[in-house]
This record gives sequence, structure tokens and C-alpha cells, in this order.
Amino acid sequence: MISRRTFLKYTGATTLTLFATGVGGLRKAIALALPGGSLDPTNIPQFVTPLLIPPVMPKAGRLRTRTGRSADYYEISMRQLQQQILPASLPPTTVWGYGAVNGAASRNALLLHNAPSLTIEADWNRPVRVKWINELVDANGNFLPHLLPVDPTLHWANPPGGTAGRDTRPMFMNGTPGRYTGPVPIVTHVHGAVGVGDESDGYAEAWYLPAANNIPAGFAKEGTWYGFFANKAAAGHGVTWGPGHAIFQYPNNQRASTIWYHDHTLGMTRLNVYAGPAGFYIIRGGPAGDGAVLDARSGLPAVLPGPAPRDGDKFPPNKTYYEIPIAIQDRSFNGNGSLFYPDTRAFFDDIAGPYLGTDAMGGHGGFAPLWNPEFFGNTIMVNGNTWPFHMVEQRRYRFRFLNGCQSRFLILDFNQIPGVEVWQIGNEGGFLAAPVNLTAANGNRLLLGLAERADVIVDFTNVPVGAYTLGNVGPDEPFGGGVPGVDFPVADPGTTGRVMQFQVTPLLAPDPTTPPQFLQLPAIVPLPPETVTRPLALIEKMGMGFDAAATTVDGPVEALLGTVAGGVAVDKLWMDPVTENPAVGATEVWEMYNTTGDAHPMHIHEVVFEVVNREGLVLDTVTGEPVQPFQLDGVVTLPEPWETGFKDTVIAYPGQVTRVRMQFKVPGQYVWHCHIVEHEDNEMMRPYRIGPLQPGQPIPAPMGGMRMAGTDEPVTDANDSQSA
Ligand SMILES: [Cu+2]
Repeated sequence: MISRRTFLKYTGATTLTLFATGVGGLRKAIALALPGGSLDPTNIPQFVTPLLIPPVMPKAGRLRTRTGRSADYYEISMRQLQQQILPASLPPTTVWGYGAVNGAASRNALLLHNAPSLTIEADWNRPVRVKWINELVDANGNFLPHLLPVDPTLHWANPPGGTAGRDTRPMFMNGTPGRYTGPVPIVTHVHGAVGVGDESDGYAEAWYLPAANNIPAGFAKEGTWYGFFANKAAAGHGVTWGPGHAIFQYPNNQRASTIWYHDHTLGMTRLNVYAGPAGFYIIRGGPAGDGAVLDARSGLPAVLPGPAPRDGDKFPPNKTYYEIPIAIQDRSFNGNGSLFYPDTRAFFDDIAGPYLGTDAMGGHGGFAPLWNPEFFGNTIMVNGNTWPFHMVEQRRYRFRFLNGCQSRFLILDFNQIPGVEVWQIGNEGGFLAAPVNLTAANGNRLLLGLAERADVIVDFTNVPVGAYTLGNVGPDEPFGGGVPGVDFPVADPGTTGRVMQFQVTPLLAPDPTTPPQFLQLPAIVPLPPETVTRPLALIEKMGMGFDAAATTVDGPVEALLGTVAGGVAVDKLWMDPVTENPAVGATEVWEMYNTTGDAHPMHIHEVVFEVVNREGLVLDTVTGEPVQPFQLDGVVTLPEPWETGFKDTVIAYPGQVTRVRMQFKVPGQYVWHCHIVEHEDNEMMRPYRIGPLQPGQPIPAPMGGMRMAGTDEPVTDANDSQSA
């Protein structure tokens, strides 16, 4: 496993400092072609497809909520479709995408399924209600199987387990199973939505199958929590869920921000998202919206680059957008245009067993047969096309970047664009405390962990007319912090080291926007002091296996989260009772002790948080791992300037504890997890609950998941054993 070996490389490094200062003197990367499907990425023409600017999702209607609020209503389905992701000279790709099925309340309604999907535009403090429909069926109404290899040995949705066995890790007594080919469960999560009721959060066990004609007898059609949440949604919002859909409602009363929506099904998120379904969701207005940004020279409202796409705009557009959301994702392809995703564990590290499932000899190994601990695509896809180009004028643009990759940390590199100036003004939770000049302060680079967003002003005013590449100097392997080209080889400069091309053209009209250094961003209101500090652990579980030549090799079995008791990390599985149970209204600091060799982008649902600081852990001089009981080394790093304000995802570096502070307001059952989606799908996700147990809520069975001995705990749920 890369992480164990790379761990030693990073030991003792204060990764953040090195990253921030390590601008010059890059070592030439030794490019190794990333393995993938049968389409060689070097044979894909680059910069021949114009960047798609996602239009705005049409509304199905407007309505009044139970509490008398006027709200927007959408009906959005997930479908299978063909999309020209590769350049037009290559075959189209079968993907899944969300799209509106009812545009009754929009002009020029675009009933268009695409991956990524159309942008949901929400007004601050105006609720949005969405009917999310699973339409993964064929023309005859029969279910469509997954496009990608679903590993049925994980703790996953497991519809074939029926009501008793859904949302468990099934046991296989007659050998190691192949991929699951049944109907596909989905459940949509709006990533970054704050204050959402748990019934609307897309809980991983609230999935549902399509309303297909041929669901096999005995299959569970819904996840464990679907029925409970359906009742809660009926009582709270007066909505009725039915076969193949759920109706969620989002309050949008958080700071204006760039959030996004994607699938979140238990044990399948990596595959459901890789198949395509994701889109932007932008909340505008309110006290921390664009209108609250001032020009420091005059004290008057500032002018930010715009417009962005609006509801009712023509598509293709007949106007120029200066504010553009940009989703960056990695993918691999086969020669026929199909998506490639590995269908065997051996793809990752040659481990060929022993796999889960009892074989003819009675053997039973610990490795999932199909799951890969990480996946790195060998192409870069931007807004649904590999390596697109975009024509820009010599002026300022506003880009809302999203790292939507599987396992790949991105370090966007603007150094191949002469004269450019890059300012970050926002992150996941909206505007920063102050604009950050990334050109001056960070070597023209932008680090984006998985699921992180950056609201950025890119100033092309002084860039000579010409075509320039936006680069990526993040690694083609797990990230552990450090300096690109020094601490790790940068991405292959011919493929994954390239993101897209900007074709700079002369200015068509004077740029009316406020220079970023004069932007006075809305004030950040700090959270109250915490009353609880909760130490938590990030853990990688290794195992011994063998390769095809029967040589013994070690590799990761799963990634875990856990608690810290007596200074020592305690493994917890998805099936274990809730251990993080903040009170309603409580402010807590969560301390994430990273015992692994890699950085993990940690996401907490339902809240945004302040990054408090990071502190080094004393490492064992032989193994390089943090000594336990944990000892702090006293080297405290304050948040980076681009981590000010509020975030929903934070990079937890190896060898450090990362501290975040948040306030919990809405009671209910939520999750926190790593956003390396391969990790999330194999145990690096935990339920957490705000407030007391809810009457009638599902309780994990004592043997839920049928885990073998050593991990079971009493059924009693939740205790505040960590609370102060
Ligand atoms: Cu992780």
C-alpha cells in the first residue's frame, strides 16, 4: 500500500508549512502512466471541447411550506444516458445523471439529464423542496444494473438481503461472490447543506430502488431508515414519499455558499458518483451574500464578476458568463468510450486473496474482492468533458472550483498562465474573512482536497493573448501533504497534470469588477466557545494477503474512524452504536487524530465548522506512526488563510491532530466521514446523532452486519462518555 510506504517520507515534516513555502525549485516529476481502461489517455485529444457551463435546473413549481414559507419545488430524476465526455472523435460514454422531469415553473425549461447536472440556484432563507426520483430503469420499466462493479462483500445497502439483511455486511458461505447486478439503490445528499432535517439529508441507509417492474422477490426496496424518514417528512413537511422516490427539503438559511449534490448510498457512493450523478447547488443572497461585499475604497457595494447562468437562459447560451462553476473529476475510459473502474482488488496492489466469502477449502480472508482502497483516474474531466478549453477575455472571472475526484487531491497550478493573478474569496461555507492572493501567498497554487470548494477570482487582465494550460501538481497517488515535486512526484504532466485550457482573447468591454484587493468581505461571526472536546481517530486497518504468485503481501483491508479512550485509538465500524452524540445547541471541538499515512478530507454533515488548528503528534522513531497513548508535540499550526470562515470539509494530515469547532442545532441522525469515496464506502464513515434518540428510529441489531467476534458491543445506543 502506498500509504504505509509514503508515510515514512512525510514523518517529521510540518506538511502545511512546507506546502506553503515550497514554491520554487521543483524537482522534475518522474511520470508513470497510471493504469486504467483500454483507452490510452495519451491518445485523447486535449483542449478540443468547449467547457460546458452547467445551466440552471428548472423548477417544477413554487409552494408554501407547512410553516408558511414560500419555497421552490423541483422534480429531479436520475437516469442513464449517453454523453459525449470524450472529444467528438471518440465514442460517447454511458453515464448516469440527474435532470429535471418537470419544468413547469421555469421559462425555457431545460429538461436535460447530464453529468454533472444542472445547477440548483437557491435564494437565501427560501426553502427548496426536491422530489428525488430513482429512474434507473429501461424503456420497459425494468431495472438497469449498475454500470460499474459493485462489491457485495462490503457493509453496504445490500438490497438482496431483504428487510432483515439490508444495510449489513453479508456473509458468503459458498465462495467469494462476484459483482452485484441487481437494481441500484440511490439516495441524494446535498453536501454542505446546513440545518437540514435528518429526513432530508440523504442518510446512507435511507436509499431506495427504482419503481421497476421486475424487482426480484425478497429484495428490500428501501434502506433501513427510509420508512422512518418518510413518516418524519410526512409529519414535518406534509409530503408523501412513494416507490422509487423521496422528497427532501432544504432550509437554505446558512451563509451564501457553493454547495453540491451527489449520491450517498451505503457502500456504493464511490460507484454511484463515478457513474455521474452530481451537480452544483448555489445559495445566494442574505447577510453574507454577494450584495454584502463592499469596495473598501468607497464603502459602496463591490462588483463581483458575473453574470452566472440564470433560470430561463437559453441553452446553448447567447450571453457570456463571467461567473462559472467548475467541477474537476478524474475518470478512466475504455476504447469503446465506457467508464473504466477496477473490478478486482488486484488492480490496486496485486492482492489476489484471501477474499471475503468462504471458499471450497473453508478459507475465509479479510479482503473485499472488488473494492479498491483508492482509485486514481488517468484523465481529468471538467464539467463533464475531458480536458476542455474555455475562451476568456483579458479581465476578471469568478470560478467556483469543486474537487469532485474519487481519491485525488488537486493542487491547481496557474503558473503556466503568465501574468495571471488568482485570489481566493470563498470556501465551502461562503466568503473567507478576507481575500487571499494565492499568486503572492501560495505560489499561484490552489490546494483542493476531495469535496472542497474554492470561490476564486482569476484575473486575466495582464495575460497575453494566447492559449494556456491550467495545471495540476497534486500527486497521482494518495496525498500526505508536502511540497509538490519534492515530497511527492507531481501528476503526469501530459495527462493528469493538466486540467483545462484558457484561450485568452482581447477585452470586449471594460471590466467593471472591483479589484480583489479592495474586496471587503462580509464579517465572520465566530462560534461560541465549545463545551465539549471530542477526541476521534482516523485509522487504516491492514491485513496480510497473497499475490498471484502466492507471495505474501500486506495491504489495507478497510479504513476506519474511531474514538480515543485513554489516549488510544479505538476502532469503530459503521454498525457500532453512535458514539458522537452532541446535545442540541452544543458547541463542540472535534479533534481528529490521524494515525494513518495519508491525508483524509473529513466531512461532517449538517454543520459548517471553524478550523481551530492542527497540532503534531509524537511519532514512533521506528514505525513512523503516532505513539499511543497519543502525545502532542506542541507544534501548533493555525488555519491557512483560505481556511478562515466556515468549512464543511477539512484536510486531516498524517501525524497530526486536526481540530474543528461547530455548533449543532437541529436534532437527528447524520454522518461524518472521509470524502475519499473509496474510504467512505468501506467503513470510514460513522453515524452521529444530535440530541436524544428519536422515538421509533431504527436501532442497529446486536449482530447487525454479521461482523465476526471482537467488534460487537451492547445494543445500548449513545452515551456522552466523551462529554465534559
Ligand atoms: Cu480517507
